[in-house]
Amino acid sequence: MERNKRLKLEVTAEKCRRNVLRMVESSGHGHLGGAFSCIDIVTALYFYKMKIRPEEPDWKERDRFLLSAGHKCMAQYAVLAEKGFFDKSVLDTYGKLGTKIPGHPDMHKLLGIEANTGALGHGLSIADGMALGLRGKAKVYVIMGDGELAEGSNWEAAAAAAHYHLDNLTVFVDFNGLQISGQVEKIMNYVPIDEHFKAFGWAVENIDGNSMEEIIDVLDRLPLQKGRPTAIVAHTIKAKGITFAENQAKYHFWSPKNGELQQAIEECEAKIGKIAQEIM
Ligand SMILES: Cc1ncc(C[n+]2csc(CCOP(=O)(O)OP(=O)(O)O)c2C)c(N)n1
Ligand SMILES: [Mg+2]
Repeated sequence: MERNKRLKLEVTAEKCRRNVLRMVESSGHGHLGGAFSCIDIVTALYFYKMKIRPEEPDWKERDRFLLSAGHKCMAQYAVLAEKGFFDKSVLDTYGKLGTKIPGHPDMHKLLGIEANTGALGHGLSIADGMALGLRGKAKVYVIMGDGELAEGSNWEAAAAAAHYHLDNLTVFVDFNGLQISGQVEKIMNYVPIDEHFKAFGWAVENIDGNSMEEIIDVLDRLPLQKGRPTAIVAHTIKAKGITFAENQAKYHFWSPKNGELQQAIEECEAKIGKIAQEIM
C-alpha cells in the first residue's frame, strides 16, 4: 500500500486511541487493554475496507461489523465517532446512565451497533446468520478475543460457517495472549488457534494485528479462499500504545491512578504528532 495512505490510517488509529482515553477521562474507568489491542484492526475495517454510510448507519446493503468480545467496545465507539457516526461529545457520556455508549454495546441505543454483545461466545453465531442472509450482497466482519475462544458455542458456529461456505464472513481473533485474569494459555489453551480453525474448514492466516501494513495486506486478499470463511489470527499486544500498561493483565479494566491517564494522553498525542509529521 502507498506509504501516505498507510500513515493516514495509522494516525487515524492513534486518534481513535485518543478518543478511548477521552472516554476513560470522563468516566474514570474502562476496558482499556482489549480495546487498544484490536483498535488498529477496527480502524482499518471502518476507514479502509467496509462498505458503510456513516450518515445512514442502517443502510440495508452495508457491511456488518460485530464485536463479539463486547467489552472491547470503547474501540468501536472511538472509531464510530472518528468516522462521524455520532458527535464526539457523546464520548463524554461513556458508561453513564442513559448513554448511547454503555460499558457493553447495545444495538437499541446506538445505530451502528449490530448486536448486543458482552456475554462472550455469541457474536460468531449471529454473524453466521447475517452472512448467510447477506450472501452476494454484503460482507460480515467479526472481532473475537483469544480468551473468548473458550466458549464452546464458538466452535459450533465455526463448523456451521464452513458447512454453509460463508466466504463473505471474516473473523479476526485478537490474539493478545491475555484475558481478564491472566494468560490465556494457562486458563484455557486454544493454541495453535490457526490449526483449530483450519480443522473446521476455514481459510486461515496469521498477521501482526498492530501493523497497519499487514492488516491492509490481508484485507486486500479477502476471501482467502473461495467457498470458505476466513479466520485471521491477529497477533497483538494488550493495551498496545501505552507503554506502562502493555501486555499486563491488570490493565484489562483500568481505573487510572497517580497521573497514569495524563501519561497515556501525552504518549498518545506525541505519537499522533510524530506520524502526522511523516505524512507528505
Ligand atoms: C460468557 C462470559 N463469561 C465471562 C465473561 C467475563 N469476561 C469479560 S472479558 C473476559 C476476558 C476475555 O478475554 P479475551 O477474549 O482474551 O479478551 P481481552 O481480555 O483480550 O480483551 C471475561 C472472561 C463474559 N463477559 N462473558
Ligand atoms: Mg485476549
